[in-house]
Amino acid sequence: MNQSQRRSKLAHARLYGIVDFGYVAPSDVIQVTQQLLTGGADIIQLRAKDAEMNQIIEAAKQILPLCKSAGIPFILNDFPELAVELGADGVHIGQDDGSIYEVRSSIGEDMLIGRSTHSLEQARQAMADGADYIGFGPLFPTPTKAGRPAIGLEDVATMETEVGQYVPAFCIGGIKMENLTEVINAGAKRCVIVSKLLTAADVTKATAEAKHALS
Ligand code: 3NM
Repeated sequence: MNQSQRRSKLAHARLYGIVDFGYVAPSDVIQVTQQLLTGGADIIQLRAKDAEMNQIIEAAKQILPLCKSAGIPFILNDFPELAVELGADGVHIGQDDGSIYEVRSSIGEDMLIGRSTHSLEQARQAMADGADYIGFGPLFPTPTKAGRPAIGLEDVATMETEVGQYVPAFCIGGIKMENLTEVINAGAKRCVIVSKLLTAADVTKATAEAKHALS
């Protein structure tokens, strides 16, 4: 995928799926990725906090061809240099993972950079710094990032008006089918859902339902 294809996919993305090692065993990576893709995830990230480097590389090499053949961007959480080496479409970085400028200098112009943001101010800053997309949350308490204070829904509409209409913004954190309508009514256009897709009895079906609600 070239730069303009990546940006176009991102611009149209509604549902962002994460293959998170907190929920997915290395032996299930292929199956779960395929389920997320079949269900309609518009972007896939590999998030492997505390994993061995060789496990991350192996999982990325399994996910990449599936995303390629589905025409869906593959984003690596952390490790910008590895993302380049593997041929990922982008890298996702948190607030403590250095400046977007530094990451951009190291990976070049073609790859996407996503930034986690946890307030309106951080969202504005990430846009000013040149992030290709942002995460915005956690909206609700989440088992996936336990202990993080939830920011609630009150800033979602302002964030969408000030940032999301220029830089795709994915609301994240504690989102599930039961609160998705509330999140959308608060102004969200795009979401990341992790645990509620990965732990669903039918991952494909849960993904398709979330995608439908966001479309
Ligand atoms: N980042 P779930 S919240 C990975 O706010 C992540 O930056 C967040 O998982 C942030 O859908 C989060 O299981 C966890 O709540 C999202």
